[in-house]
Amino acid sequence: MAGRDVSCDVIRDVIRDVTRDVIRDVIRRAGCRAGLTSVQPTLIIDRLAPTFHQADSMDTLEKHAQAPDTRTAATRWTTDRAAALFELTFADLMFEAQQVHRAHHDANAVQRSTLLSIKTGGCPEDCGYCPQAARYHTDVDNEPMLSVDAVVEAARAARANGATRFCMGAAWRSPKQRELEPVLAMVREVHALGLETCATLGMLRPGQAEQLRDAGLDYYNHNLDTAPEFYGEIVSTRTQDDRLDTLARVRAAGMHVCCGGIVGMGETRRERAGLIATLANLDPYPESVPINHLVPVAGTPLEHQEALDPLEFVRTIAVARITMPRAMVRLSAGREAMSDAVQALCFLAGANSVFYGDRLLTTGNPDVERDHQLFARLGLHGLDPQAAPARPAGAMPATAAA
Ligand code: SAM
Ligand code: DTB
Ligand code: SF4
Repeated sequence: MAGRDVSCDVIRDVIRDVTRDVIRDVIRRAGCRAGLTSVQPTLIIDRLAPTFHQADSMDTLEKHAQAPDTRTAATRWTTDRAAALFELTFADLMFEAQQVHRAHHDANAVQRSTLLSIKTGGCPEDCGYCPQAARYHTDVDNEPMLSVDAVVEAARAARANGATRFCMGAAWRSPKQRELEPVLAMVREVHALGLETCATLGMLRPGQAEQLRDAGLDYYNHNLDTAPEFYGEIVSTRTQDDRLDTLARVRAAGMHVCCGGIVGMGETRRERAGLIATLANLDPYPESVPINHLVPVAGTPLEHQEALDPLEFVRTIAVARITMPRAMVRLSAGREAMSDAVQALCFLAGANSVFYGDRLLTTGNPDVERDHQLFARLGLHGLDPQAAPARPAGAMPATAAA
């Protein structure tokens, strides 16, 4: 249409039509699947929308799919439902995860975040996994906070290597105001480089989230780490409710939430399901979900913890993908010890983000060259910051939104 603009209304109508077609296709596939196995239908239907619970025909399902967006209440992911996903055969679980993944993301894209420890060691907390807790005798030395210039230099290098997000971590229980000031300057400068910004500084006091937001912070990382019932076995100096308070402050300030956990700390499969269900029930669920495999560090209480079966780690990624369809699921700590084949399975299971760069905070990560080779072998390409998914409007899978 030479000389005329396409109106927003037309674009919106086209988006609505395309979305409806995608939903129909998903439902058709779900229906086929329901006919093929005896266990899947409720899981698939539950995932599409809570209103589908009573649906008994494909017609009813299609009618619901065309209904207006009903995302008012969060879809509840009970531990039982998440545990049922873990119990699927590996092939069935991967198939489910792939379908959800492809309905919401480019399956060949991987988002890359680079981490930097801006204040290392000497933390007063007792997290049993952490080499930075002052009370454990690890090889980590306490270091003063990095200068703003040093942080900006590291951020420039990360950008040059292809990272799109830069995450600054500090070994604090909770930052004091005088400690936060230089972090605000770091955030401002990293933001000015055109990178997405993320920080993980411990628990935030009232008003601190707003200051970080105003400085240009896009994401705040604060993990739930493990299932509520296992949390006390791992950390005694704070409760998981304290973590939830900080997450609520981050949300209220309007920042994106990055929140996940660690697996392989001796928890049961049911507790892994409990962690994922708790994350998925946050309303809305986090935009970014780091799934860490414990890095057992000498001197920490978990140094001799036996490694988890790698396929169980892959399953955890798949369950996170299915229960939090629009989130970026990050294959996080533990990659250095993982074979390329296991990492490839994680991407197939729905991981679409990694920590990128040869260090995490104090431990190692695959070097950039190894990652380049892996991504090339898998045909994965980097994801632009602009291509990251929109904030989830609720814990409801996007497939239900017509
Ligand atoms: N002090 C802040 C806090 O605890 O939120 C920020 C830094 S803390 C190191 C960030 C996260 O790193 C933890 O929540 C945990 O999930 C992860 N982490 C720490 N040590 C780890 C380890 N040995 N293996 C895997 N993940 C670890
Ligand atoms: C997250 O979930 N994992 C990252 C990041 N958020 C801050 C940290 C992993 C730390 C692994 C241990 C270390 O390097 O000290
Ligand atoms: Fe401190 Fe965070 Fe490590 Fe816990 S995980 S000891 S709060 S740095």
